[in-house]
Amino acid sequence: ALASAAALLTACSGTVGDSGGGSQAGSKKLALVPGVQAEPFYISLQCGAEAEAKKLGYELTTQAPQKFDAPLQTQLVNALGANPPAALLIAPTDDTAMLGPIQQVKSRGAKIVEVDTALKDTTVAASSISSDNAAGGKLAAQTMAKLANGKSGSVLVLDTIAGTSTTAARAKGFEDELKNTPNLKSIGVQFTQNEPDQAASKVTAALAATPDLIGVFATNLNTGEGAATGLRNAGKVGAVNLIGFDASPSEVEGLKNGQYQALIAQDPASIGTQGVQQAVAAIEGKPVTRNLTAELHSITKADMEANSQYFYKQSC
Ligand code: T6T
Repeated sequence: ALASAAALLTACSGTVGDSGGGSQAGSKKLALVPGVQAEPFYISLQCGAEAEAKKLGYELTTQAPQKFDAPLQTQLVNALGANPPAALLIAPTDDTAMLGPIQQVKSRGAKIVEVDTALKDTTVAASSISSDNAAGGKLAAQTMAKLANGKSGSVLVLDTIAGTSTTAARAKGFEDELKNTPNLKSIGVQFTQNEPDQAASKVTAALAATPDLIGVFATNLNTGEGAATGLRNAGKVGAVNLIGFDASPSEVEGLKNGQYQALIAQDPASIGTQGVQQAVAAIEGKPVTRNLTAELHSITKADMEANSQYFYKQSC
């Protein structure tokens, strides 16, 4: 059985004094802007957020961009500015480009809570809730070492889009930890633009250029799905170990049928639940915790039944 990394981290706490007008006093409106629409990670996050908002007597509306894309997400955030919610829960699609639009909503009186991804500028959000993504990357590297079982070879890391705080931390956590396994050598991090097709072709190219390729670490759902396609097309399923991040229905199916050797599952519903709790605390002038994390679990085929509660949902 593989280790499961669980961490609940409290960096600092204190009430947050945002300034600015626009959001109406006593407003019970929360807005959630995920990274992308119709995607099991963010759907599960939204389910957790909706349930908690209902429990606390708040109204949560969700609007997600069609793609994980900063200009598309900016349009949605800008549209909130005219009638700002009491709090905006957001997964910034770019750690820098989303700063201006988010700051704009904050200046109109909305409390800002980051869910999943975060801005580089840590002064904007009242609270940030995410997985411990660096720890997730480390866990993936330890799992990769276990799977290699002493065999030597090269490993490819697939990231999504530059500026995505979560996947960048996973890739770095993985690469840092892999240095402790001398028989495994990283051939570097490649970006896929969060497109499965690009992930598939990066794997195809890596297999051609690196005959001793022994493993692929895919830092999220889309890169994992594309990497699985790349390995399948080359007849390398099982011969090259694939570790994915997330636990979408198609990734779980892939784990079951041997296309993935392990998945690092997040707990998106808990990120949504905690996000709403922090947003409401900020609105009501109660103590807010600046940084919170949700649990991660490394799951293999052998223990997938016991871990089925971590599989993501397609609807609430
Ligand atoms: O892995 C999640 C999320 O944590 C990441 O920030 C972006 O990709 C996902 O939504 C999965 O597609």
